[in-house]
Amino acid sequence: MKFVRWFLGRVILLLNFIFSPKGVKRSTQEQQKIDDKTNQLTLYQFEACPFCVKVRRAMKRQSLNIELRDAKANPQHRSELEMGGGTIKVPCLRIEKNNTVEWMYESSNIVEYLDKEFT
Ligand SMILES: N[C@@H](CCC(=O)N[C@@H](CS)C(=O)NCC(=O)O)C(=O)O
Repeated sequence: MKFVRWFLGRVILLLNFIFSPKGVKRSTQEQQKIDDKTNQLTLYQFEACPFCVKVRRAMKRQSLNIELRDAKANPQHRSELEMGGGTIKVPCLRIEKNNTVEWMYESSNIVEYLDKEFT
């Protein structure tokens, strides 16, 4: 079962690589403005999780440079997610705004949030 899950994960990563979406092109200044905004965001994720791939593809489409934290392989990131968000479930977007922190779960909500904020 573990092997099947690992294998499917690799297939997802391969397909994602082959059919990688094109990122939107912006002027340097425009991209800098977006980068300043995405500095407040961190995505806790697993590399081969299909829901995380979905969010990473949305980020790629919009050329969003959001820091990725691996909550599977990195125990510190895993514990940050558990303590901050309340549960180990990925993807989870950490949003820091005006000294408050929101932990957003559910890939569809995250993609909707990114679309709303950045398009
Ligand atoms: N409905 C959720 C599903 C997320 C989900 O099931 N994530 C799995 C990884 S693919 C997870 O975090 N499982 C917890 C674990 O493996 O510890 C979404 O769309 O984000």
